[in-house]
Amino acid sequence: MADRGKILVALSLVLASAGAGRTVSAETWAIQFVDVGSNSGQSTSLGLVNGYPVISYFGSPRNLKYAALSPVDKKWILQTVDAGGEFTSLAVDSSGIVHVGYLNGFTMQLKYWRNNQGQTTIQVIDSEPGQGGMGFYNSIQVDASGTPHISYYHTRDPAGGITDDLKYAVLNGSTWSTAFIDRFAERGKYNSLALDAMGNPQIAYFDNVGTLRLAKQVAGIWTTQGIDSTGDSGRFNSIRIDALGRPHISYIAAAPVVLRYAYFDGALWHYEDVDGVGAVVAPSVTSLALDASGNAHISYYDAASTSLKYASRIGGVWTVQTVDSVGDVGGYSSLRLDAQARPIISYFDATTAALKIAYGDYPDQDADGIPDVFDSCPSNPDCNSNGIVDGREGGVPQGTKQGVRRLGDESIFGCGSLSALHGASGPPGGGPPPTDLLLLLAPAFYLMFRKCLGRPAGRRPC
Ligand SMILES: [Ca+2]
Ligand SMILES: [Ca+2]
Ligand SMILES: [Ca+2]
Repeated sequence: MADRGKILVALSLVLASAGAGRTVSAETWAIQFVDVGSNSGQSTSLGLVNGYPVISYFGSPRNLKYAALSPVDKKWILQTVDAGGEFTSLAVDSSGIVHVGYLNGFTMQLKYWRNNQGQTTIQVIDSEPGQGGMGFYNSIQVDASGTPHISYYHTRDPAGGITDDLKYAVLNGSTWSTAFIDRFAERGKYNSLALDAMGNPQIAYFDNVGTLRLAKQVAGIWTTQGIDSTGDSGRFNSIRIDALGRPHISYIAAAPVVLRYAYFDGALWHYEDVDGVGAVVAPSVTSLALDASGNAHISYYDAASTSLKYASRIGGVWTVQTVDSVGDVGGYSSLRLDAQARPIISYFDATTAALKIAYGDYPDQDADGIPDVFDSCPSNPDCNSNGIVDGREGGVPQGTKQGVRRLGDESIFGCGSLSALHGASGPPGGGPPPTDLLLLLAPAFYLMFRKCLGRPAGRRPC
């Protein structure tokens, strides 16, 4: 008995130290396929709505697509939003409204999609017909009042000369105000925007001479400065501002090819090379997040090992992890930290041409890639008994029988969550058909009588 007691004490110590390690950086990853079989994910942007991930992304055939993990049935709902979407960025405001910027590569317009619990609108932010393109490498953020701000690259080719500039737009009421921020030629490709606590924007951007630059607006006045011109710097940048209003930026330097991190301490800029990444290629997107302590976390693509990597800087020390290395994975990644500072990353799987998501330190007891908290069958890896691990099956396109329009398949009496009912009938947010009788039993439950039972076969479902 005495020996057994010692073993238990020893085991407890090991578990305690392992637990302490997890608070520093993620150690385990649950990896789920979101959109499979549609060649989607070249450009992704991730957000969280009440802790549930949502992703805007580019998907074949040349569409802006949107995936949202439904809190109701824990299925990924996939939808096509608009044509184009070659470059997309997404931000979620404090009300849970989703704001998406994207390039429509057909019309070369920068556009904006707003999704408020299924009530959606699309606007053109900027357009210059016949001249060029708007929105390469756009980056959107929302301030505390719910106003979206976006940076983007403007290209044109007027009368034989090429002018490429950095632009910025902000929504004023119902119309967008646009402005040139840096009109020096060929500045602005690769750009990212962050807002400080006052809503002042700062934009990191690439200067084609191999320099990372920063533009900032204070009291309505824009100023710009060079930040790093060492080693052909500044591609695929991602910026965040900490609680003290100081910028932190991740980016790729090309000579040699490294992931670099720069931050301003209030007096000086500091630069740290984090990891070699092999080569600069189209998927080499970096994505930076800061935790509540101001520690930097970066997701990125390692072209040498064709893998998704994640680096965390705690107490000035970097920890680098390989998140996914099955095939050629990890391009176009987008990183967010959840309320517990756990990392979630969306990215492209080039080998299977799929959109994937990785959750750091989310328990996944059945190891199907779906974290317990998002798994409707947390102890069964093949809940639908089709021989395929559930986490590899991907989401459900909106409009199919398994998708959000499933009400048509229900029996005469239904019972469930009212929010599910409202999310279940098309158009999104439209609620139940008016012919049905709905009895509200409690705020979250209903009993429904389907009046249209017995319609002839082949008729439109209720
Ligand atoms: Ca699971
Ligand atoms: Ca499961
Ligand atoms: Ca299955």
